[in-house]
Amino acid sequence: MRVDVVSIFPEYLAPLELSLVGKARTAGLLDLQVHDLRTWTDDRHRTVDDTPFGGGAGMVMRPDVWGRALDDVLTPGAHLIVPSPAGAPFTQRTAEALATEQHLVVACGRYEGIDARVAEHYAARGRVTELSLGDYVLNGGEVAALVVVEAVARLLPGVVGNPESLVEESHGAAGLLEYPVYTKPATWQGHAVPDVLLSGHHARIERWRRDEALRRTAARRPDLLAALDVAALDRHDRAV
Ligand code: 6GU
Repeated sequence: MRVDVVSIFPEYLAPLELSLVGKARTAGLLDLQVHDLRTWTDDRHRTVDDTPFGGGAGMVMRPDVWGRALDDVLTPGAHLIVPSPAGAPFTQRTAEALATEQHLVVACGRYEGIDARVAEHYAARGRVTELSLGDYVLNGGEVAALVVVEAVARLLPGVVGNPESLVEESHGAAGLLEYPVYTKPATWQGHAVPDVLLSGHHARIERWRRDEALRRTAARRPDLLAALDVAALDRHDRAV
């Protein structure tokens, strides 16, 4: 997969050199390039923003600068991602869909955002998705670009060593949060690991993990539980 990120703070994307995403890049599974938007400015001050039409606080990113950048970076069939607090929620389902793409371009806005004609213009020529991380306000799209690239990269074939670890985790197919996990020592600071996990009884362990996932989801994310297909719950689940 190819990913291009355009930002006025390219250094903000430095963590994408590290860890699993960094390894995916060196392994040739992910071709990631970060670009400085100011490369496409045409004045001595390398201006990327201007005051909003209609008045109001803050500055808006200029469509002409973004247009030159995106005309250079987009390829036919590329999917343009525009992080925005006004976007559609970014979820594991979104990450799964994006992981099937050949080319993603992430356009990181700052200030009050990018002139709305940019998304409109490219949506008429290809695919554009405005995505939000959640219901809070960040200073720009860079953190969202980090989140989207990491969430998508780990779904690419060969990136996560054991594909089994993608199956049971939170927000997986079961639609539940993940059960709690433990390792050695069996007792720490007076807290014992639940007995069932030391029992070696595989069926009981499975049942206990399912119950804990249900309990956690009910306590922390009742919205996820409400969205579950009732047919996906067994009789024991419904009793939990
Ligand atoms: Cl994607 N961008 C900004 N600026 N703020 C956000 C966000 C994105 N998602 C949540 N808040």
